Amino acid sequence: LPKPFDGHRLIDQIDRMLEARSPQPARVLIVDDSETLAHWASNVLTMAGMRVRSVKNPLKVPQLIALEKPELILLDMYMPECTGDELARVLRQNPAFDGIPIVFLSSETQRGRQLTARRMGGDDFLVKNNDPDELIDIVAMMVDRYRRLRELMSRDSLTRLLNHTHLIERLLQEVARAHETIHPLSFAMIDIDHFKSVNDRYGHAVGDRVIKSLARQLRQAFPGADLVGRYGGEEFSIIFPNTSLLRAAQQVDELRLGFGEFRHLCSNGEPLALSFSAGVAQLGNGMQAEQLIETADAALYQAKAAGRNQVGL
Ligand code: GH3
Ligand code: MG
Ligand code: MG
Ligand code: MG
Repeated sequence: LPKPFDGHRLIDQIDRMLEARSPQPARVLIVDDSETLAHWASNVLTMAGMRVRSVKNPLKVPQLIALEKPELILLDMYMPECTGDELARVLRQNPAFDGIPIVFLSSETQRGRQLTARRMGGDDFLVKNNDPDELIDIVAMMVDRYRRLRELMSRDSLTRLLNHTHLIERLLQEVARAHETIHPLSFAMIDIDHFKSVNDRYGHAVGDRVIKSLARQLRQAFPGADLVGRYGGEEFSIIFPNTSLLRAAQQVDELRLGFGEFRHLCSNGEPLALSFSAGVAQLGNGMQAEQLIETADAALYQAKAAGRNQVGL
């Protein structure tokens, strides 16, 4: 007998395939006063498909981290401006740099000095030996671990979207940037209509499926940029950098139409049609992130009050 068609399983399979897409190249920052050595390490890692940036002066590192967002720092021990362990200690004291793997690459073979460097915040200590494979292995492994950790910390486990904390963090960044650049910034709050009755009628598992499927549609509409988050329960948010209120509302309305056309698979096999309401707001002069959220929330409330399945401004 042929197996019955299992829609949920197929959807999960597709999700897994999409998540396994080829990863971004690792971003590595090399800090070394010796041009020859920096060049060697840079070549090795670049050939291994990584994106490498080198700097001679360790004092430029904090600024470069903010700019390039490296996923690993390869750090020399002895440089004229300051030593590698001094720099590591400074980086570890600043929460903004928290958790970036620091790997020392030095000719220092004295065990005591190596231990000090690790105590100051180094995650590993490689002795310069011109072995490209060792360097590639360690760097790739540490970047991978760092990515997993960040993923775990910043994402909501059900939807893989940004979690509340990281959504707000991202919004704060974008608000600051918008005020600096005088570009418009819009923000949307989305809330599924009568979601409680989905849970009540079909069970929590189907409710979870609906949340996941809306998350999937949001991710597809805004790939890569990490601007979509799960605000809470069945509520989602989208950050729209460089987008006016009307354009953002238009995009949310397209999502609303798409979501409304979707037929969710239910426990009883019947297709279920749902809708969401949304509120969109644009950042005003001198407005803070908190007010932007409040304004979008008020617009969402209006959309609900006006009958749901619509986008409020
Ligand atoms: P409204 O149209 O006014 O938004 O009605 P609603 O029923 O969607 O609103 P309400 O906020 O009262 O209900 C939200 C429900 O979402 C309540 C809660 O049980 C459910 N919920 C929150 N998080 C989850 C989740 O992760 N999974 C499931 N299945 N349900 C959740
Ligand atoms: Mg040196
Ligand atoms: Mg709600
Ligand atoms: Mg709701």
